[in-house]
Amino acid sequence: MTTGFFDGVNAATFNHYNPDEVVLGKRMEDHLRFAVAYWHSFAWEGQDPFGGQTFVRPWHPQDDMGRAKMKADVAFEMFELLNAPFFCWHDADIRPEQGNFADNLNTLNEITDYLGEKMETSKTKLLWGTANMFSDRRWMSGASTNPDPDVFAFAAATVKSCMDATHKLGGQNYVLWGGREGYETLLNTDMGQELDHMGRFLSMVVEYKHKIGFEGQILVEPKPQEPSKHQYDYDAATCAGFLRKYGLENEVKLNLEQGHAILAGHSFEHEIAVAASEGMLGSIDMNRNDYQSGWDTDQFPNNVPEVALCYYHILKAGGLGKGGTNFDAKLRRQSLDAQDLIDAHAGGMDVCARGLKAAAAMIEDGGLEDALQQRYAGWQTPEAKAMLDGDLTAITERVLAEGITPEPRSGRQEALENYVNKFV
Ligand code: XUL
Ligand code: CO
Repeated sequence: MTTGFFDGVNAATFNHYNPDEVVLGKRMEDHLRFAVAYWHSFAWEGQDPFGGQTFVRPWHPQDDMGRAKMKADVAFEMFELLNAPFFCWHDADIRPEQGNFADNLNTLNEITDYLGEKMETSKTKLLWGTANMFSDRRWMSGASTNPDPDVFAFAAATVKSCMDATHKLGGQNYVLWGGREGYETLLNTDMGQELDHMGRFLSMVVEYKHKIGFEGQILVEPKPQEPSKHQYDYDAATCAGFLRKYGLENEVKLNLEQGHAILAGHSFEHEIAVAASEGMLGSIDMNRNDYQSGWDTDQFPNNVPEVALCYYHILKAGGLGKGGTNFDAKLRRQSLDAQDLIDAHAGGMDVCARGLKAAAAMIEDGGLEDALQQRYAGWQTPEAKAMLDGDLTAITERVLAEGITPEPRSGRQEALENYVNKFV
């Protein structure tokens, strides 16, 4: 028996995504590892900063365990219509907020047992779990960075419960996004103390992961602002510095999001390249922002050239590993129909598939890599390599002795852009 929510709705059809098609020696499904985000598709009710609920669903209002279970039934019906290999959740998406930790824990355990039963007969696995420590008013001044130690304690207990639930469901990653870990005004903020608390909190997460034998990755998700004026996990480079400062660089990786990169003034491939160069590429949240409105609109991706460059850097870095492509994307609030949920995801999956295929073709052709090798070829000479083991005096002597005078060379950007254009 089904919920009936998807009655009359067509299953996803694809023009480019074919899970079994082999790309660079690997099935497309195993490259892309698509995940549905529970929050956008099932928990969000269509509000924006100026307007209330637009979606009216049979599992609304979301304040009751019976309806939480109906929501789970609908979610798994959708995963099947999409042939989705993974999903992701926050605790607050899957169980109603109870107002105290003991009841939140009980309802989380109950609903994750229910999800576990559903997963037994479904192909859809858990890519990651996370705690929503930004929506409820208790988090308004932060979670681990809150000036109130009681909030730190509530956050620690909440994260423990969500790590336990993720572990129970065989989750492959655990994510921390610090939506309120930052500040509204420096006038009331001790940044150094807050960062030390955040560092210690993350170390406790890593210690607990090892204690319970969780083999998934711990990921932090950069975002520069929104909802806070400033967030400490500003971008990939800021996170890398933070992780090194607290000795977590070998324990924690990054979950990078397209829209967050744009808010930070970067391209998505920039964030991926930074993470890859630090050995910290963990997973991606795929979406896009509206380039005109300038805020985090979490739209489904539809720009193949952008997505192609993102997967180019992912393929170059060796792929997504235990990570995946989570659609941290929501419908427009006027897209009311159940069919819209299917069409949005199917379209996003097709865009990513086209991007992956273009990226793979560029890797196979090798044109970008050849150009890169040529550009840095000078560093293959023994004299150039010796410089890096030398010192300023030795280098100066060589510059004088050999009369070294650099001859500027073209970066050939337009030719490279033309090259990329052949594939996308
Ligand atoms: C918010 C965002 C979150 C995280 C998980 O912008 O991206 O949904 O992905 O908390
Ligand atoms: Co995200």
